Amino acid sequence: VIDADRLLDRLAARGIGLATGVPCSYLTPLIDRAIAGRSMRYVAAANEGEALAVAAGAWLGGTAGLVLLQSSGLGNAVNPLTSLNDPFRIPALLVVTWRAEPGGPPDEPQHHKMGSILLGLLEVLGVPARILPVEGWEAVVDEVLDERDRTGLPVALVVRHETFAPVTAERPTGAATMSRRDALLAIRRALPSDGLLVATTGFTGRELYALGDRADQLYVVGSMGCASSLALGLALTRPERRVVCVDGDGAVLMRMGALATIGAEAPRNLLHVVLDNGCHDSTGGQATVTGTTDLAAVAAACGYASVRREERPDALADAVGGILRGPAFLHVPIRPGTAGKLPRPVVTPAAVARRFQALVSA
Ligand SMILES: Cc1ncc(C[n+]2csc(CCOP(=O)(O)OP(=O)(O)O)c2C)c(N)n1
Repeated sequence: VIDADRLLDRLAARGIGLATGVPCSYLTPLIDRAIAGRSMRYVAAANEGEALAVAAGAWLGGTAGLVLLQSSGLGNAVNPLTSLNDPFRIPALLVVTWRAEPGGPPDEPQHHKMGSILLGLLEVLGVPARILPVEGWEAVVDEVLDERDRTGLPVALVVRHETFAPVTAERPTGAATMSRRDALLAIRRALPSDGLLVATTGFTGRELYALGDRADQLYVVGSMGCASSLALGLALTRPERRVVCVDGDGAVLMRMGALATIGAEAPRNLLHVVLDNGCHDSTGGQATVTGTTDLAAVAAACGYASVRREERPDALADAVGGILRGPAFLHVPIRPGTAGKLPRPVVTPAAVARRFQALVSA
């Protein structure tokens, strides 16, 4: 396995002064050491496209950029790669993980498509890519950076499972006491009998599933940040049903524009609950920027009809079961961590979607 500090030091020696990105559990040691800031500054981006642009700005400012992302996030990065880096001819080093590598360890369904097309997509995009080997990685890193310097364009290192040696990292512990599990239990308890629950990617959907699988629960695995928009489309189509979206702070930040759309469409039957643990808990606990962002104020400014902060499970249940005028926003500070090791749903996303649709139309 690779020592993250040694890799970062080597990149810094090749002129990289700024790292940015969105976490993937495969990259936890590398991101933790980048955050520690020994060899370069780290910017916690809201989405991978933004990260490409931050790195481009750093290059204009005189230092090369490093973008850390999951294979799923390459989807978010396609637009700046084609319409920013390409026309302006701005280089970057992408370190992209390979979830669901064909022949690799079993992975979740939301990674299968990108896992099978990752190398082909990079090729179509014209981004030269090399797999980062555990043995002899130094030479591969140098080759990729030589290519970057030759073309002046983005290049990529593809990271497989268990490439980096684990590191220990300080995690800030917030003041919140409620757990995600307690919040989900309160929401389930208070959900009206005709209510529909839409849960965001990562631990939230998995922890909800662990509490008991139900046809009125949709686990939005993948498409990080899209759960509230899906809930909007559902709420607009089914105005007679109460739709509750359970979101994460990292997911909300990734597509914060969705709040403006929800505020403008103003569905009275939509309740948007954000479980804010201040971090990307599902990928190792790296901090998000909600320490400096007041999500409740953002929702209010976007036109949500009711906005509240709830810090206790009972109050949360009252708010979910009560008659808040929608679109309503509940900001719920929670502490990081899960109740034990979470199962991954055995029911497929396609089956979940169909039984959910059948229930809604019944
Ligand atoms: C586009 C994209 N980038 C990165 C990921 C990897 N990822 C999965 S869950 C997650 C963290 C989500 O954070 P948050 O919404 O705060 O929920 P928490 O994990 O804290 O429950 C990340 C970064 C992803 N699934 N999709």
